[in-house]
Amino acid sequence: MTSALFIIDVQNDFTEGGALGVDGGAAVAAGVTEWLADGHPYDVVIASRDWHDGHNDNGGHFHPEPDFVDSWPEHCVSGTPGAEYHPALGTHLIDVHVRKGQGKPAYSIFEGETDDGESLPDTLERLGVTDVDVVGIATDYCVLASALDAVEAGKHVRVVTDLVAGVADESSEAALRTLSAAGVELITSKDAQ
Ligand code: VGL
Repeated sequence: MTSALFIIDVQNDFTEGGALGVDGGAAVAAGVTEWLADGHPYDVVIASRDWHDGHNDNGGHFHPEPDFVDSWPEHCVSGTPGAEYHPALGTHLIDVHVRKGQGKPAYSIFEGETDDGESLPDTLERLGVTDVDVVGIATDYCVLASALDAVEAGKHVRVVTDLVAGVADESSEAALRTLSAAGVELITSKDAQ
């Protein structure tokens, strides 16, 4: 077994005060850092960042009148403070950095590339990752899409439900139901070994 932790989009723009701030986002940043420091060893810790272009609408992902489902206010523009990891996230804990969404919407980490230009699926293949735990933001969008793609890729997948934060309550609850129905285990950080 080779285990990976996915830390999805724990970025300033997705936390309180950010362009698309999600309630509980900063707590996820601090919580993940504390939990990992407590000793939850993964073979590899992989973190994603939404990394959009600043000079176009990223395939309709940015919209001046967003519906907050398929279109959004400008967020996570490459090279801006909003696109950086939240300062409470201990970046020394991250082994592989993935960026996604250059010029297009990209909810899933599977659409991303590492800093070395390798696709995430190729990285998982190379490392022989079999088991994936997922934490981060947002439960109802990028966490959902990333965990479903991990199932699709044949991994054993768990979502750590006290280390995620969502855009809206209803869609976050629906996301957890969808994940559970797809075979994802819903655990808490206390259950994770
Ligand atoms: C996300 C909305 C728009 C996410 C990204 O990280 O879940 N949500 N873009």
